[in-house]
Parts: sequence; structure tokens; C-alpha cells
Amino acid sequence: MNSSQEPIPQLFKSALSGERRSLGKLLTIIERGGETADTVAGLAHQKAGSAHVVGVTGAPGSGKSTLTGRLIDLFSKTGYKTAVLAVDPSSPLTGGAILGDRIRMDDLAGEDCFIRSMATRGHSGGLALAVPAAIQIFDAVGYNPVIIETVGVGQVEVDVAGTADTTVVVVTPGMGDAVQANKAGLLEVADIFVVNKADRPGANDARRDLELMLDLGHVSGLEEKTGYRPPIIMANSLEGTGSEETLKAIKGHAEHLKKSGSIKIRQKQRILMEIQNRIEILIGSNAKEVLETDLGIANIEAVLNRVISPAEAAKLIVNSILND
Ligand SMILES: Nc1nc2c(ncn2[C@@H]2O[C@H](COP(=O)(O)OP(=O)(O)OP(=O)(O)O)[C@@H](O)[C@H]2O)c(=O)[nH]1
Ligand SMILES: [Mg+2]
Repeated sequence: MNSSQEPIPQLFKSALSGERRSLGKLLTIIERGGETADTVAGLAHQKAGSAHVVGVTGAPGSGKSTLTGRLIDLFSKTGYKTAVLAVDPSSPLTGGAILGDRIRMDDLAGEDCFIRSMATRGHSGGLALAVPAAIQIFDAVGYNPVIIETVGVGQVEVDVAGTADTTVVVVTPGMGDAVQANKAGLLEVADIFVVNKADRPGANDARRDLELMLDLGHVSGLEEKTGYRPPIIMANSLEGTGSEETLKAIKGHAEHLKKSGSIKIRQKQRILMEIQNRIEILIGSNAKEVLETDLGIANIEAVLNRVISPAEAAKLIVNSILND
């Protein structure tokens, strides 16, 4: 049973019929993880598969939420129901921005959009499972596109962004931001660049840096293979300039993915990553229990008696579980 004591299928049914409170409850279950979360994710998986997933990533404070708010507005004007998942970094330093984000985005949000932030609560494994599950739920209940906002700092965030159908990387003028983004591995995952805060000095330099890096091929070989070059858009998201262009670029990239067949590759990539994460978590979380079984005890003995090494013991145990 879940905390709300409502059966999962019932919650799911009312979320499907557009009940926002039920959708919120399902997302809370997902966030908590465990078997119940897997049940919800399983139900969602059956109905998902039509939403376009857009990753919006970039340094803290670069304007991701402000831009996302603009995009929500534009999408809703053209009849799209947008869902936003703001993945909060677990760092207490940036934690204060969460509320601000929500208020800013909520100002622009109406009935036809759903905004949710999700915290890592310190365990990255939780995020690795909760984000794809949340995407599936939004998708299943009819939101399209699903926007994932992440701070592009850690590997998990880059992974989340990298498995979106379309990844928007936000950079700002000054302090070699474009170069920093390159170092963080963000250029490789970018399908669209937005130079935000273009009202500030140095915006053209940032644009030039990005063009140069694109010319030098610091971006994945995708460009040659598919004839797609990530556009660079200048934006002032406070005023809304550049957001129409960003929307067009997202639609253009979606079209490109469909025509080139790459959309299937991206979807497969996302599923592969989820299964891989789940395997790692499954194996990892069972490691301690396995050591308490006969198999574990026998191998520990063998290591203690110096018959086999710890590395050999671990391999023997894992192989024997996999062949079970
Ligand atoms: N001058 C200027 N300020 C902007 C622009 N876009 C956003 N801001 C401001 O920059 C600050 C950060 O904006 P957010 O949208 O919260 O940035 P964020 O990337 O979502 O921040 P985190 O989620 O905390 O990483 C806010 O004070 C915004 O008002 C812009 O185009 N120009
Ligand atoms: Mg934000």
C-alpha cells in the first residue's frame, strides 16, 4: 500500500483522466522508490511512448527555469500540455533556489502544464530510477513535451540530459562559460545552444566561442553522420526574446530526429541506460545479503584461508548468481 492508502491502479486511472492530485501522489511514490514505485513505473511504461523529452541543462543560475517558463507559455499557446521535472541538485548551496524556481515557473503556468521538482535526497541511484519513471508517468497521462531541467554539474545530470530526445544547453556571457560547459561534457550532449542573458556584455564572445568549438568538432561525430549542426540562439529570457526561436529549434530538432531515424536510437539509449542503472542498483543492494548466504559464507572462508583472492570471490559469487 502507498501512503495515501489508495490502490495504485485507481490512482493511475484518475491521473489518466486528468486528475492532478493523483498525478502528484504517483510522483511522490516514484520519488520514494522501492517496489511500489516499480509498480507505478510499470503501469506508466505500458501507456508511454509519445512524449518528446527535452533536457534543459546548464550552470547554476544560467536562467534554465526562466527560459523553461517561457517555453511552457509558448507550447501552451500552440496547444501543447507541457510537464516540467526540475531535478534539484542535492547541494544545500543551491537548494534555496528551488522555491524561487517554482514560483517563477508557476507564474507562467496554467492548467495545461504540470511542474514538479524532484530532489536527489543524497542518493544518486534514487535519481537514476526516479527521473525515467517520472518521464513515463507524464508521458502516459498525456503531457507532451516533457521538459527535464538539470544543473549540468555532475555525471548523473549529464546522463539525464544526454538521454533526452532534444538537449538544450544554456550558457551565459562571461567567465568562459562556454569553455566550462565544454569541460563538463555538456557540449557533446547539446542539440541546441542558448546563450542566455544576452543582454549582458560578452554575449557575442560566448557565441563565437561556441561556434569555434563546433567548428573544431568538440561536439560528438553526430554532425557528420547526420548533417545536423546545433543552432546557437541568443536569448534574454527575462524579456522573452529568443524563446520563440528556441521553440522552433526544438521542433526542428524533433523533426530531424524523426526523418533521420535517430529518434529510435535515442529512445533505445534511454531504455538501455535505465536497465543498466537498475541492474547496478539491484546487484549493489543485494551484495550484503548475498554474503550471508551459504554461497557467500563459503567464499569468505576460502578468502580467509587464502585459497582465493577477494576479487576471485566476488567474481565467483556474481557468476553463480547470474547463472542461477
Ligand atoms: N539579465 C538577465 N537575467 C536573467 C535572464 N534569464 C534569467 N535571469 C535571471 O537569472 C537568475 C537565475 O535564473 P533562473 O531561471 O532561476 O536560473 P536557473 O538556471 O534555473 O537556476 P538554478 O535552477 O538555480 O540552477 C534570476 O534572477 C533570473 O531572473 C536573462 O536573460 N537576462
Ligand atoms: Mg532552475
